[in-house]
Amino acid sequence: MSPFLLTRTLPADATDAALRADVLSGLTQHPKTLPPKWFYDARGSELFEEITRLAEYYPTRAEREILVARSGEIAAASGARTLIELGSGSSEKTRHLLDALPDLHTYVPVDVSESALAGAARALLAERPGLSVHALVADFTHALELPESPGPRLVVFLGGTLGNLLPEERADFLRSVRARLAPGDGLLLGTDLVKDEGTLVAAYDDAAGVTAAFNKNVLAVVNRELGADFPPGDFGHVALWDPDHEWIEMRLRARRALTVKIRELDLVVQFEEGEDLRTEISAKFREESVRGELSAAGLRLDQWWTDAAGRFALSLATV
Ligand code: AVJ
Repeated sequence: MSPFLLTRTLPADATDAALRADVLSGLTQHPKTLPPKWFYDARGSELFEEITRLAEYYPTRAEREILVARSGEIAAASGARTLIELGSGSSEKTRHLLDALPDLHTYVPVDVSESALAGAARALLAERPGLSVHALVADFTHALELPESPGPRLVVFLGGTLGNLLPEERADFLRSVRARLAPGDGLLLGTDLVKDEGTLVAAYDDAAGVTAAFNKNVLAVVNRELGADFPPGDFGHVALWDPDHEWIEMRLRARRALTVKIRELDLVVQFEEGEDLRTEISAKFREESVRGELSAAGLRLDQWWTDAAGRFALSLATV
């Protein structure tokens, strides 16, 4: 079998159709909202990489600390021969796991970005010529057809991206992952943890304004892809902690009453002065809440590891 396969499960126009549907639905409901997946065009992906290096943005460093310390235990517990990484991006985090899995046969990176997948796969194959890489261009929150590969399998979903999903979306997602696991398979899940509001808000509203630029970039995506005329300068970046839902919310707040035309949708949207467009939630978890959500999906939390400061956690769950 060729060491590198790439399967596109997204039709070529899927992204465009999904963006149109999300913008039409999100901007005609109240409060207005857009899904965070649209942050990640080339510019948004660059800004996110910059965010991961910010002093205030601790999750990436905290998760890397756990992976460095625990990859041996994770590998021993899972014995995975196939590693499936959802939202793999650059696969930088995964190297620690790949290096710790001596019997690994197949790596299945899954991402909506074909360019990120191809780049990461080429780099990995250069380092591990014996590895079989089957990249999937797919949206892991939708139906996911995994390729045949030797078990046991370890599905890996890192970064805390689970927190971008609303509770009911998380339940659906975890159930869909469970449906693809056989006895002996596992799920390795990264979750950011509840902590003091000041630390959380600073991580999403850094002093240098990189997160503000990342947030506003979604307006540039809609402007470019759908012929809209959002004035980014008339929106302010807002990051707030919602203590009831225990999630960070990022919003773009209209500085004045304004009208936005979205040509491709033949849509005109009014913003009142001070009106918010919600662009992301980033839910924060506790061990017991993760145990409960996994259990509701038919998964058992076997291992819970945090960084030394207890900021972030990796969970290993089995069916
Ligand atoms: C990549 C979704 C995990 O929610 O912390 C970073 C995205 N948003 N700064 C997160 C993000 C603002 C990040 N995830």
